[in-house]
Amino acid sequence: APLIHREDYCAPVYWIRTVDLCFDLEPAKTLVTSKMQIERNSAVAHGPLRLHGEELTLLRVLINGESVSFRQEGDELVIDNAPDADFALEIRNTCAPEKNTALSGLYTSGGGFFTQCEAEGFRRITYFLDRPDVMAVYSVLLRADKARYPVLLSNGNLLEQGALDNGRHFAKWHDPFPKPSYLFALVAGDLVAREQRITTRSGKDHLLQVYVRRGDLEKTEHAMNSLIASIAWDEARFKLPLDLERFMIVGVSDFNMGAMENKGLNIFNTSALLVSPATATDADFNRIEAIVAHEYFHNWTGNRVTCRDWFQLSLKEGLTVFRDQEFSMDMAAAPSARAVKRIEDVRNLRAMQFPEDSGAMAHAVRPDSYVEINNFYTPTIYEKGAEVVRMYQTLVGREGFEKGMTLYFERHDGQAVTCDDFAAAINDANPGSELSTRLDAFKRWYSQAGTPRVQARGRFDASARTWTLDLAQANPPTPGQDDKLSQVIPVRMGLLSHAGAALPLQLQGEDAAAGTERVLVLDKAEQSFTFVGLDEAPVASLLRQFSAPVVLDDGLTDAELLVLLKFDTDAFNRWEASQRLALNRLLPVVRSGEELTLDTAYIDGMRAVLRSDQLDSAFKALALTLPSEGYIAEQLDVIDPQRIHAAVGTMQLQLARALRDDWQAAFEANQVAGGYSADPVSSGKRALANLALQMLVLDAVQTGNDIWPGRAYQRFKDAGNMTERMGALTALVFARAGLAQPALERFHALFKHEPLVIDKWFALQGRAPELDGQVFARVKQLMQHPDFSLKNPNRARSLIFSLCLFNPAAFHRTDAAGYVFWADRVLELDAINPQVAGRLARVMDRWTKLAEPYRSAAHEALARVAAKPDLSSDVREVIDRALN
Ligand code: DPP
Ligand code: ZN
Repeated sequence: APLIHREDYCAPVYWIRTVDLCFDLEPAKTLVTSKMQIERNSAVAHGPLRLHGEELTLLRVLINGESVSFRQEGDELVIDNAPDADFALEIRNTCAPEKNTALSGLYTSGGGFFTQCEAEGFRRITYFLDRPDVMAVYSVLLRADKARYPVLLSNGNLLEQGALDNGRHFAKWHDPFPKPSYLFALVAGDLVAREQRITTRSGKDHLLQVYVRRGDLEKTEHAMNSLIASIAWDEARFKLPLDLERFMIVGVSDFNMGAMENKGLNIFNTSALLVSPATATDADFNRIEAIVAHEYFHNWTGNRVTCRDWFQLSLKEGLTVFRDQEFSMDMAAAPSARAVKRIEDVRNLRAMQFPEDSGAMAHAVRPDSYVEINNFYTPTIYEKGAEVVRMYQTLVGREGFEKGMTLYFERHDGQAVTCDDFAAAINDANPGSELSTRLDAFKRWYSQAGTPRVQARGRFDASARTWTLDLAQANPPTPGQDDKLSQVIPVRMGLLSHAGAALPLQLQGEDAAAGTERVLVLDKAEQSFTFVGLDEAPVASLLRQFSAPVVLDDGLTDAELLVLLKFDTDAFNRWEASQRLALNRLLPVVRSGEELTLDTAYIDGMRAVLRSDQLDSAFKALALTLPSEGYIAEQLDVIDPQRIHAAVGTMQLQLARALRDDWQAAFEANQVAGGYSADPVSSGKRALANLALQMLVLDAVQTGNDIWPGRAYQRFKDAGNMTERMGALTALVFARAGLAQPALERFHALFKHEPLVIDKWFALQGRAPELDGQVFARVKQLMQHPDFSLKNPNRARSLIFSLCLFNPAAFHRTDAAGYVFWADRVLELDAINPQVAGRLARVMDRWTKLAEPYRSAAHEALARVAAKPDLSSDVREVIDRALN
């Protein structure tokens, strides 16, 4: 497959203005008739009409009702002599939904029909100009057996439905909004719906529906509530109303992504939709609220205004992630709960996006080229893209940002546009802002890959009573980008006295201090800021709220970090101090291979966090959770996964032991009584109780004490919700308690009819801390379990991704067996589902940084996969980039 370049974008030679689709749905062979109204694009030179089509059987092609000569060139249907004037094109073809294991296009799952068209799945349904800048008005007629498929859905409004001969029936749908083909959807199946009628602020009535399989209805209440809250939020915050009479969500258990924002007919992975207290954790409840919101928000940022081409993917994804993150923070409400959400988002960014930025697949938020667009639904496009949008808001202010959004929709509603158009709208709405003087430099966030490094050092001048902050930035080379230009980095900051007081901030040349927090804008390679009126060298709290996606080296000592941990008004930086203190203990021993011994300063600091009556439980749990092994690896030039694992294990154990009494007190103080609610306070308590229990069981197993494992097992059995049940089970499994095995068996027996819970069961075993190869051996054994299947993406991910992506010590083995396992699974999966295989292939992104013997063995495994001649373009691109 060829490399596609952003610079080669050309407007289409033809537009498709309307399309009438008719489906005769049969699993083995579905007949598709498509009637399109086509118009030549007078703005570009004449050329043949080239329609995309993959894995289709073509039956006929008519123009204005007459047959026409055409050619098939690879995956394109080419018509050389299309009329100059507007014309009607009719195409008839079949596709085979039942054989579609790639889950792209039209496929079957659990006896129903579903579609997934983003990015390029529509061409697997019928021949089309399958590109986002071709927007058409769709009418859809569905015909199917009534008994097997009583529910027939497509985008927009239902016009008509009725019976046909032979037990079949039909439904006719019309979507009034022009849309790109990637937003097309249809669903046919035996489904039931939770329904809710709402009246929005503007006084319009809407019907909301969540369709699932019979038996899952009770698990849709939270999704419905989240949808209603999302609608209200978008209207209140951005004045963006629901524009459809009917808004539907459908759950499906075979799905490549989390969910898909098809116009008026969102399709969701059941793992991103269904929750109940008994089957889902607090984290699941939060995640589902965020995903429902995300897909709903796409209705404006993505659907009403879409992307001109796939290089602009972050235009909709980065912006929509930003919107769902803001929504979740507003839902969390309390300042401390907002901070917890921000910490979780940053932790996720660092765990997923930073490694991407320093690996073989590093790419800009707006990439310059790709082979397979499916490989670019990445943390960079999504999460880093969201950080870029957040920086706009930081630079122009919250109101300025809202004005910018309003201008963006005024200018571009109904259009397919670019990241530059978005930047222009935000900027033009905010003349004279911090952004307007440096817009071009700011836009380097779109074009330059890599995570900038910011160095900060302070100089105190006692006689002048000034403190000067010297900032410097550098962005390390990434593939294809050796030299980078300076980026625009907003540094939200404050200064503290050593006693913890927030100091007034007055820059040299200013008349008076302006508060105790401000945003400095770093846009040069080196820049200094001098603060006046200071009696002592302050402790700098920089990059508050994580105001830019950079790596900060602030040179703070442990003593200064402890001041921040205790006194910073910025909760994010308090948490950051806890993580830095942990890293300062872990990194030296990982580098030297020496034994780790925790010092009292650290232990006392952590004890103070645990005992604090000001901090809330959710924050405590985050501060006392050690950095992940992946994040530690990120800090090192040469990675030895086994050494990292050993150091973290030792530190965990010492922390468990040193704070035993406090863990016990925390466990007892954080019990939640009464009915289940996933609110921030209750879920924070459960998070801390679960962490405390994990520490207590860990310590007990090491000292041969049975009390805590016994209590954990009891809690596991009696738990009234999945968060506590899973917490207790995790504590037993992670500590390798004797009761872990019976608990796992019991858990499986309890939930054998709940696929989403069985996914958790596999995942827990796949990410258990490795010891002597037992976890790896167990995963191989679980591959043979009757419940395991590679065909269902959730199941494949639960076991295999848990091991390969999230369990470095079980995966990176000196005998290379982990890599052999990986290569086998990539090849196996590639034959079934290239998108999922492509994601698994990404595990080796950073193989060149591994220590020996891992590095050579990883290379060998990569070479083995590369040698396979008929790899999908998904896997081929990832492997080629890893090897070059
Ligand atoms: N469904 C994916 C998302 O919402 C792709 N658009 O991010
Ligand atoms: Zn999205």
